[in-house]
Amino acid sequence: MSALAFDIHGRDGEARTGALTTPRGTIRTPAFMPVGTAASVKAMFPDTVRETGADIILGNTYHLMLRPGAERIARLGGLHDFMNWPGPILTDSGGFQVMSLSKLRKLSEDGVTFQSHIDGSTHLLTPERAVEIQCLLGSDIQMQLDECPPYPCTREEAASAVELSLRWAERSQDAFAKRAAAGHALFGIVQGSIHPDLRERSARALMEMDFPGYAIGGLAVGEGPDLMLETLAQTTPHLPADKPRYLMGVGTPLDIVEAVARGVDMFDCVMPTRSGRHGQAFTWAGKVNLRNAAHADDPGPLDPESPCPAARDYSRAYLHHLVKAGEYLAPMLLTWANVAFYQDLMRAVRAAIQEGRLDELRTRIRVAYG
Ligand code: PRF
Repeated sequence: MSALAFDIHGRDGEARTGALTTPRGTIRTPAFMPVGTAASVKAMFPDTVRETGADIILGNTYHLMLRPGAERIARLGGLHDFMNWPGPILTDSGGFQVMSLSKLRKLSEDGVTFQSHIDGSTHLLTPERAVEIQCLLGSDIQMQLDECPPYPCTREEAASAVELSLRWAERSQDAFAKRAAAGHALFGIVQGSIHPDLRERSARALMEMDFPGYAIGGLAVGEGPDLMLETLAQTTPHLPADKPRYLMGVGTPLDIVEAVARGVDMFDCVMPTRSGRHGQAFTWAGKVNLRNAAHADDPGPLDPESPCPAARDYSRAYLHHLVKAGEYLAPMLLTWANVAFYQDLMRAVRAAIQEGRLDELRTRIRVAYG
C-alpha cells in the first residue's frame, strides 16, 4: 500500500489539480513548498508560514546532518517537533547540496564523500545513509540520493548520471523498505540533462520501480527557461499520470505556471525567501526592488491585491527605509509577503485549472513576469 493518496480533481490540458494526502495532512496541488533548509523558513514563524496557505515545507538532509546532526534531531523527537511545524515535510537527499555547497567532494559508486562547508570535517553520504538521515528526521516525503550533472555537460556525463542515479534509486528503495515508518514515502528522481532519450530512459526505469511520486531533477541549472520547459514537456509524458510530479528547485512565477501547464504538481525554490532577504518582492504586478529610490516617498502598499498584511499594511516608503537601514523587520516583512504571494499564486493556479482557464492565468503572469 502506498503511503500517499493522490487524487486528481480537475484537469486543464496537461495541468492537474488535486490533493496529496499524508498522515500529517493534505497537500493541495499544484503546491509550492517554502524552503526551510536549516529547520527554519528563514525570517518566518512556522504559524505564519502555515497561515499563508503552505501545506508542506522542504528541509535539507545536507544542512541538518552537519548541524545540528540527524541523530540529535531524532533524540529530540524529530524535525517536526524540533521546529514546531506539525504539517508534512519533504526533504531533499543531500547530493545536490553537496555539489553546490561543499568545496572538496568526490563521487564514487558508493556515494559522495565531502568536506563540510561549516567546519571542514569529512562525511560520506550514501543512498542508504541519505535514507537513514531522512528517517531520523521523520521526513514525510523523502528523496533518493541522485547525481545532478552541471549544465552544460557532455552527453556521456548526462548518461552516466542517469545510470548512477538509477542504481542509487534501487539502493534507496531497499534501504527505505527496511527502515521507513508507515505513512512515509520515497520519491525517485529523473535525470538526463536536456536529452529527451535520456529523460525517457530515466523516467521509464524509475516507473518500473514503482515509486509513490517522481521528482524531476537536473533542470534550472543554467539551461535557461526555454530549454527547461522543452525538456520538461519531453519528460512528464513518460511518468505515470496518477502519481505526483515534483520539479526540484523551480522557480520564478512564470516558470511555475509554465511547468504546471506541462503536468507538474509540486515545486520548491529559495526565490521567495532569499529575495525577501535582499529587498526584492513578488507581487501580482511583477517584481519590485524595495532598494530602489523610487520607493522612498511612495505611501502606497506593496501589493493591494495581496491577502498578506505585510503587503497591505505597510507603505513602500517604510519598506524602502527598513531595507536601507538594514532593519531585521525588512527581511521579516518581505519574506512574509513573498511566501504569501507564492501561495496566492498557487491558489490561483489551482482555481484556474479547476475552471479551465489556466491559459488566461499564464498570460497574466507572462505580462507581469515575462
Ligand atoms: N536533485 C536533487 N535536488 C535538487 C536538484 C536535483 O537535480 C535540483 C535541480 N534543480 C534542485 N534540487 N536531489
